[in-house]
Amino acid sequence: MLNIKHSEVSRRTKERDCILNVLDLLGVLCDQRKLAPRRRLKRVFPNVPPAPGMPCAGEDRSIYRRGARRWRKLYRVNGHIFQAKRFNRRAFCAFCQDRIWGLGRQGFKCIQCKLLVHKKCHKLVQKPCSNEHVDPVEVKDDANGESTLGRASSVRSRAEPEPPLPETPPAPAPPAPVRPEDLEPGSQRQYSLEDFELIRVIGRGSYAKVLMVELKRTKRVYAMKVIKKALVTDDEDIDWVQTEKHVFETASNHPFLVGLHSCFQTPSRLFFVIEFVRGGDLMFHMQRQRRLPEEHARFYAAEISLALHFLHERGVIYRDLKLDNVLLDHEGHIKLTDYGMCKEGVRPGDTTSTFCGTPNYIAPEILRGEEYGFSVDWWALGVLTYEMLAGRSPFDIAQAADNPDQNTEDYLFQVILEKTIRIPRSLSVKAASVLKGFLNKNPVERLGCGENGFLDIVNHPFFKSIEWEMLEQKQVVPPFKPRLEGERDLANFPPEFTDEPVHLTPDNDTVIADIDQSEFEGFEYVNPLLMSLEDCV
Ligand code: ISQ
Repeated sequence: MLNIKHSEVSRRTKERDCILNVLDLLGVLCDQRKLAPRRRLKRVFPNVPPAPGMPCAGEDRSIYRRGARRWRKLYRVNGHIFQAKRFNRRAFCAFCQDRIWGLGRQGFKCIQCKLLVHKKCHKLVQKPCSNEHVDPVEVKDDANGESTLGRASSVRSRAEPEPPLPETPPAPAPPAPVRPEDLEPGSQRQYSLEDFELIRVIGRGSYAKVLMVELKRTKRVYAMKVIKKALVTDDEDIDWVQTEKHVFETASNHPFLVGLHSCFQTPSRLFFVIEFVRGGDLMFHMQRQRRLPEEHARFYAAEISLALHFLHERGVIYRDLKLDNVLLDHEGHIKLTDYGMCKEGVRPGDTTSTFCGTPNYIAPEILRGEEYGFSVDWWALGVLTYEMLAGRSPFDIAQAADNPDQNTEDYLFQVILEKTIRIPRSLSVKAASVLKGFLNKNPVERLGCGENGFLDIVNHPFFKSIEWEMLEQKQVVPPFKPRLEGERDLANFPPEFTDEPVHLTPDNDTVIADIDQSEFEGFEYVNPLLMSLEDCV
């Protein structure tokens, strides 16, 4: 998913392909290694960089700053490393020679030699993998000749059953371009790339680039998230695009969630046109401030709580709360962005089990492979509030970034699971209490997860001064107003993005020929609410 992070762009781009061996993780859980003694404290936000775009002196490029991922399940048989795939084009099973078809992940593809087989046939494949040397990924066999790279998928099938196979294979069809004459009278206008002027790059993640754009007709400014279809290759990717769109639609009704203006596509790309939030993200501000006064952290934590509660009430677990995803508007109110990690359709008491998130923010119950619910968002809020108040991650181990043994996900997960969190003595009793409440490793006892749910947060002494109803109506003046000289000032966005040339590479016909356009049918969308606002211009 989209993870825009300042000085970590290239690393994050690579992360998409990075896979965690869940058996290694299990090894971590069983590992009784003692954590290294704490030496010098190393800050995650070591103040102002020497020049714009440069890393700060001693900037931590460590494990604590890795982006969000979903871990994928891989199956190893006879040297092959199979991954579940959806096939829309003609595909035949290399074992039984029959056609592979149907909805859902009907077949397996070896990520090394590209061999295709039915799911039901994969364990029977005798032909060894012809390409074992390629891209070594750590996968261990389990007793069934099956191994997982991510609990996520292994339990995902329990939590999210695949749709039944249809009688006939789905026929691939190119998306019908929407022409004005096809629209019902009175129906909304569709947008296209020509309607927008691309102004600047403001962010970049593994899958997407975010631009500041102007809608030519109204001269209004928007953020535009651009995703290359060629990168949205398997069904997990397609799932997140759909989830992101659904949650955007829900989010458009809340003051602390970024809303969607419209969606459209070209043969090579998907475009989300999003409300533009000018004040930059909390990571950007934390990198300049070291740590925040309690009053500021309280305000942000309270507004974030309202946004999370709104999503939870609508059955959505956000699952990717982190400083990078908390934007500040021009007045200093927060807005959460990036809904690609969300889980939809969760009713009270429901659980899910996908192993996903951003390592530093992943809740212990996810690491333990347990079923989980909304509790994981309150844990992440604990991590984020700690970061605001202490200026470092609660799991930051001195020297970890320099020590290869400690600068690993395994080590970080071990710390999250086992280490007692130390609260800086400089914090007030109430702040320490709220942090301990959110960072309870037992989700049942965690603040926000008891019988009273959100009310326990509202009534926590740390939030005593918050007037929740006023806050939700944006009637409370934010503690910090981002410095902005005009509507299009990009001073709060990292120069390594804003200095990038803003252009989209021309379409490549060979790449496009390989894209199954039927996957993206129905992506177009126009938010009627924002449209009517626009018409007021
Ligand atoms: C809206 N405004 C500014 C930055 C953004 C980044 C990602 C998504 C939406 C955004």
